[in-house]
Amino acid sequence: ILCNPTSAYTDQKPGTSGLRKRVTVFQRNQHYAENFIQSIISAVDPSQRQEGTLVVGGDGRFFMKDAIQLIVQIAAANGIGRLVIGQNGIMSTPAVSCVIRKIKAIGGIILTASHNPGGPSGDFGIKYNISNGGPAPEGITDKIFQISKSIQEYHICPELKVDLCAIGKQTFEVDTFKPFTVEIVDSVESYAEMLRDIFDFAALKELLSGPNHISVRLDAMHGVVGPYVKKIVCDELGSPANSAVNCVPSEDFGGHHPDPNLTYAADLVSTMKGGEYDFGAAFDGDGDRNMILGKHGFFVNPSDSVAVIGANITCIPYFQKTGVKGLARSMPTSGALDNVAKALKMQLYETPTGWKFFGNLMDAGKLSLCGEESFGTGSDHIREKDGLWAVLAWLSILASRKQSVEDVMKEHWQKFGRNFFTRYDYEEVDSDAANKMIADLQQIMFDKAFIGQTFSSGDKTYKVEKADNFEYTDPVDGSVSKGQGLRIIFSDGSRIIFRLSGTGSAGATIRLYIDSFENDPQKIYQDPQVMLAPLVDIALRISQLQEKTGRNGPTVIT
Ligand code: VG1
Ligand code: CO
Repeated sequence: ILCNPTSAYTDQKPGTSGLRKRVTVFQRNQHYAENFIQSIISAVDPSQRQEGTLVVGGDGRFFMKDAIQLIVQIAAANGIGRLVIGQNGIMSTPAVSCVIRKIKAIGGIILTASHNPGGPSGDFGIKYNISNGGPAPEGITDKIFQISKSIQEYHICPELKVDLCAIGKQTFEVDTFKPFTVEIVDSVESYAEMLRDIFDFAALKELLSGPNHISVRLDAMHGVVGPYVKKIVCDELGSPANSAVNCVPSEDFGGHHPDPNLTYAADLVSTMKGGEYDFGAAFDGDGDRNMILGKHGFFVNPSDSVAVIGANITCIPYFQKTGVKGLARSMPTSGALDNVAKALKMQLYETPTGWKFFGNLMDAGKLSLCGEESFGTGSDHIREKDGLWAVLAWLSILASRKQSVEDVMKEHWQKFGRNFFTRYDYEEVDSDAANKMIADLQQIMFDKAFIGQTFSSGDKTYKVEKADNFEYTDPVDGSVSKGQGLRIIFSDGSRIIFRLSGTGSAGATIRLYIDSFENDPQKIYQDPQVMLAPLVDIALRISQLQEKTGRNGPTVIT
C-alpha cells in the first residue's frame, strides 16, 4: 500500500447527480480522480469496510476503465472487503441500484456523466450511491466535498490490476487486511431477473411477438442500455433484432449527445414519423432516462408519462402485490400527476429536482411511483430512475388497454384534463450573467408589490398569487433543502419556474419551465408551444433573460 501525498481541489462538489467535469479536467489535473475516489471511500465508516461490498459500474464512456482501475486500487488500499463490477465495467445506473440492493452492498460507485456527451473532449462523472441503492443524500455528498477540500494523501495499491473481461472472482492479498475480492458479474442478469418479477413477461411477449404484435423501435443512443435492450426486449420478449438500434456502448456515444429528447434523439423522431413503428423509445447514456413516442412520432411529455403510468398502475403486476403507497414528482414537473393522485385519492409529494429526494420517501414506505420532467420515471423497485422499466411499464399499459400510445394519452387528457408543459434550456451561458439574472429576478419576485400584479400577453392575463424560492423539508428525516428554484405561481395555478442546472460541466445552464392546466375539451389537443406562448413571453419579460444573457433563444425546447 502506498500513501501518496496530494493537494486538494476546491471544485469537487457533487451536483444534482455526482461530480461531472470535462474529461480533460480529470486527465490534466494531477490526482483529480484519485482525490475524489479517496474522498468517497473516506466517507465510508471504517468499521463497515472490511465486511462491506461496493458495486462498481458505468456507462462505457471514455476514461471509465481508467477510473475503475483506480477505484480497485484505492478501495483495496483502504480496506474495502469486496467489489462487484459489471463485465468490462458496463452497468447501467438502474442496474447498479438493483445490484446494491440485491447483494446488500454498502454502496456503489457509478462512472457516468449521464446524458452529457462523452469522448476525450466530452464529460466524465463519478457518482456515489448508498446502501438503499439510491444517490447519496446531501448530508453525505457534503461530507465527501468537505473531505475533498482538505485531502492531503490517498492510499493506493498501484500494482493491483484486475481483468474486467472475465466473469468470476479474483482475490488479492493486501497488507494486513483480509483478502480483497473482486467479482466480475454479468452486466444484465440481476437486472433482467428483477424485471421478470415486476412485469408479466408472457403478456409482453405476446404484445411484441405474438400473432397481433405491435412493432417497436428502441434507440439506445450508443449508451449503456444497449445490452439490456438486446437481451430483454429482443432475445427474451421476442422483438426482432432490428427493432433495437445503436445498441453497442461506445466511448463517445458515436459523437452524439446521449440525451433522449426531441432535439438529440432526432433520428428516432424522424424514423417514427415514417409510420412504420407503433412505439418508440430512446434512453440516455447511463440508462436511467427514457423518451416515449407513439406512431408517427406522437410525443409523450415525461410529466404526462408518469401520470399515465399512475392512472394505469394496476396493469403492472408488481403494484398489484405491493399496493400503491404514494406518488411523487419533482417541483418543476407538471401537475399532471397531481390530478391522478387527487382522482385516485393517493398522497402526492413534491420534491426538489434530483432523484436523491425520492429515496427517503420510498424507504419509509410512503412512495411507489415517481417522475421528473427531465425524462426520468421510476418506482420503489430500486432507488434510481429506470429507462427500460418505464418502457416496459408503457408496453404493459398498451398490452392491457389494447390501444395506441396516442389514444391512451388522449383518453387520459379527456379524463384528467391536460397540463401543458414546456422546458426551455439555455446551455453554456456565461456563469456570471446567469447568476446575476437569477439574483435580479429573485429581487423582483421578493418585492411585496409583485404579489397581485397582473401580466398580459396576447389575449391572456395572469395574476401573481405566490412567488418564492422553493424549499423542501424532507418528511422523513426533517432535513431542509433551500434555494431549489424560483417559482411564480399565478391565480389559475399556472407556474413559471427558473432554476440553474446542477449537472453541467461548463458555464451555466438556465432552465425555464412552464406548466399550465387546461380542461376545456376544445383545447386539450392544441400544440403546447402555442398554448404556452403567452406564459413564455411573460417569463422572458419578467426575467429579462435574453437581455441579461445575450441569448435570443434556448438551445433545447422540450
Ligand atoms: C438534471 C435534471 C434532473 C435530473 C438530473 C440527473 O438536473 O433536471 O431532473 O434528476 O439531471 O439526471 P439539472 O440540475 O441539470 O437540472 V441524469 O440522467 O443526468 O443522472
Ligand atoms: Co442519466
